Amino acid sequence: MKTILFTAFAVLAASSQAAIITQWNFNSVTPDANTSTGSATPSIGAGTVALVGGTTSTFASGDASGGSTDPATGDDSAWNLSTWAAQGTENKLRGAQFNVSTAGQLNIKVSWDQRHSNTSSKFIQFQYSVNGVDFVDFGSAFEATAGDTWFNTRSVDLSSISAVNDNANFAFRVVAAFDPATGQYVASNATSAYGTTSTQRFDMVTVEGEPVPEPATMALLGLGLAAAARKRRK
Ligand SMILES: [Ca+2]
Ligand SMILES: [Ca+2]
Repeated sequence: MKTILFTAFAVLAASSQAAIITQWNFNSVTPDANTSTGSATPSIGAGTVALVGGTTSTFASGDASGGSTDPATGDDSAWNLSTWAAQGTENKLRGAQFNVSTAGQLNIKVSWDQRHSNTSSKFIQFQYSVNGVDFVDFGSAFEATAGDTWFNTRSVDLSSISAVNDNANFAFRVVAAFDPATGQYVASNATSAYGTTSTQRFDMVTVEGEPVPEPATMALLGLGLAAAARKRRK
């Protein structure tokens, strides 16, 4: 019984460890010493990316302007989005979308590195979807305090949203948002004017979760606890 109890706790302990479900580093699968080439296929796990609302994308350096957290050197690319909405239009309707199945996972957390160009929108909103179609804001907007700068390891903790767990349709967006105070886009660099050809660059987009305890694990734990209770009673 001691063995069963130990096994049950060991399995439960292992199952509560957060691990990466999917990660994008946007680097070329085969390094080619060219940061203008990269890959939108996840570097870990499975998932897809999409452009939202008419944005366009290229690959550009993940090292320049202070750099992202990507440890890669020499061929560190990032996903570089441009073609943003005209001033005063399409609030939170343009940006990047990421689809990642959270099947068998819970306590979902998302993190990413993002470089704002000088003329890019200072405010960025994170949104999530539990059906892959409808997106809702989560938390308040992220705010850049400078332009031409990487803001690394922006993160959101979705563990309070149970519908995000164990969901093949989970998706999230990072979209440009108006300054809540003015209802207009504001440039990330205080001395610049917002521009539609500005860029928002993404790197190390990461989704983490913990495995949902399997029924077998729970049964084993129950058996172990029952055994322990019996032992205590003796
Ligand atoms: Ca490359
Ligand atoms: Ca990279």
